[in-house]
Amino acid sequence: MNAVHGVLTTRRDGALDVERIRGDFPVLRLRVNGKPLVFLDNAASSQMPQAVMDRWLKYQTTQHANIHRAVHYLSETATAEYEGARRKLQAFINARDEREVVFTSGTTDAINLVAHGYGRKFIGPGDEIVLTHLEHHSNIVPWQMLAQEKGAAIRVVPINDRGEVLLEEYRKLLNPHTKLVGLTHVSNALGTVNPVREMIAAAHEKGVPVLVDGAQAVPHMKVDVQDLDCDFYAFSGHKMFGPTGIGVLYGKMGWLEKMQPFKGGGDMILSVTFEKTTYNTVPYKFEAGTPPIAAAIGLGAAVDYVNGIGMDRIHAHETDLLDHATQEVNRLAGVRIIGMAEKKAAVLSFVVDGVHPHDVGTLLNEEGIAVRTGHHCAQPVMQRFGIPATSRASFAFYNTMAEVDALVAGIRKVQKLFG
Ligand code: 7TS
Repeated sequence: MNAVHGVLTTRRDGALDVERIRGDFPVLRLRVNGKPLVFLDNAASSQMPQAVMDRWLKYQTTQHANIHRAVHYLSETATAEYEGARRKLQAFINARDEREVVFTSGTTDAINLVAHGYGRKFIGPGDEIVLTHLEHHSNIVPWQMLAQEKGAAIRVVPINDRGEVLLEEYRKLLNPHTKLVGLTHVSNALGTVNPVREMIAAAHEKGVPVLVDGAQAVPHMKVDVQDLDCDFYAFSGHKMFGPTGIGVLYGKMGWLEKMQPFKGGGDMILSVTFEKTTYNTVPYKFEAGTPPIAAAIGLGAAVDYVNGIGMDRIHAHETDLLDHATQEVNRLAGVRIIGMAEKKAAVLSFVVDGVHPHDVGTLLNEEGIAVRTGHHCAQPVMQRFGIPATSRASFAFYNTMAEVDALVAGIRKVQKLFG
């Protein structure tokens, strides 16, 4: 494949058997409006393979009880499975210690945990939080709420017309008042892959911790938190072929130990009197109440599934898909791709001249094609490009070249209908 983006150097060491893989995903056999479903909304939520659902059901039928509480067989089994899932996630992101993996309900919950646990303790009046212009609302709003409460300020790293952060501007924003950098690994609206390793190193030179929003990275590329050296890394299960209601906050042990709990309740304590509570150790200090046990175990199964395919092969296949989609959509007169970063992952955002993205989405749906239309919970990105919304196709390893062709044919049909 020719290089259209900078990510295209990876070569396949054996082609992905996409048809076989698709057999693992029952939903992909669906017909929508009389056409085979073409599911290109994976950035919003990906589909689950049968193995994840089977694992979830096995837990529900033969292993369910509350965890960390009782000595009976089911409780001990459930605890072992839940903690086993934590170790799978630890290996998946190469965390040094399993205790650095905190189960949350998703990326949003994980970021809010850092905003409360770290932010409310360590950020004060006059302090600054640096975010990029590419952030999803969930990595903006919690920081704004904190900044308002504490009298701190948000500083924004600008992006260029291709949708890439301006590194020199970023470096200039780091100063002795900076208390946190929050940046997305991959932009959900444009697909830009940020140079996170370099940005983390620059922040660390100034002693500033970094939170990476990895929601759109973990389904598409190998993530190694020790190699990145990030202080926090957040992601969601439902975007990486696992269930909804579960996600992960990775945090360096040193920070997690210093942070205050986010939610209070059962399981996060060592002792309670009406005068005083002492908190449990990391990670339990951050997992108050009964967690989504089945979802955590399901996410562990999703890790197994993805590992079974191999992240290198996933990356190579998705690169081919994005490459092909970019070339074909670029060929369509009157269609503009938004976001042409050198390094991109799995996302193609576009606008069709004279057609509102909502109409594009509605007409594509008539062809059985699922894309997301709107601002993608990244309104500042839309503002930067002076548009209210885009249509967005986002790919997963189970998508095919034929599906990309169906998308392109669908866009042609939309253009024809609108004259
Ligand atoms: N961060 C990024 C980069 C995201 O893409 C999303 C969800 C979130 C955080 C929030 O994840 P949650 O699981 O806590 O909701 N992004 C999208 C999207 O692109 N379309 O729908 C949801």
